Amino acid sequence: PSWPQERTLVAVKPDGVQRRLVGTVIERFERRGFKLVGMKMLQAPESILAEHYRDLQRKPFYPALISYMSSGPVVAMVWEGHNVVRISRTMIGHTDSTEAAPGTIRGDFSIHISRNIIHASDSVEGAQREIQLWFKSSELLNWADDGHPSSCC
Ligand code: DGI
Repeated sequence: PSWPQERTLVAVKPDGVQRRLVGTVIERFERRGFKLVGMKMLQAPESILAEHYRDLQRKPFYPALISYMSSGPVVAMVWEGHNVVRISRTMIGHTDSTEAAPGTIRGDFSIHISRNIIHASDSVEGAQREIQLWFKSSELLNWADDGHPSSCC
């Protein structure tokens, strides 16, 4: 497209990876219509997690949060598309699984705030900060939709 597209950071957290939900998450974002422009599996280093959750450093649950996020690999992704930040937040559901509506990722797969499967940036500015934190610019790919049925023949 000729217009600049919004991007967001989505991460399947260690519990989501352990529960084999990576494919489900990717499928939901693809089916909604978003475009995957970056993806990697990694054991998140504490330096990234500390910066990622810097606003929560004084919360009582912060040490447990960092330990949970370090407990296994995460799958970090960058998704692109119209209003992707706000729509992704709607798709993942409320932070607290108790409040997460059925049909949302957390509402369908999680019962506790401390094991809530997935992260998605909560603002456009936050998304820019988080994408730069988790990805080098060379790891983000601009690719044409030529192979999509709607762009061919
Ligand atoms: O952007 P979110 O992940 O929806 O929410 P957030 O940025 O406010 O919090 C980041 C993560 O920290 C959240 O996904 C789970 C954890 N967290 C937030 N509030 C609580 C919490 N964990 C516990 N145990 N208790 C909380 O009150």
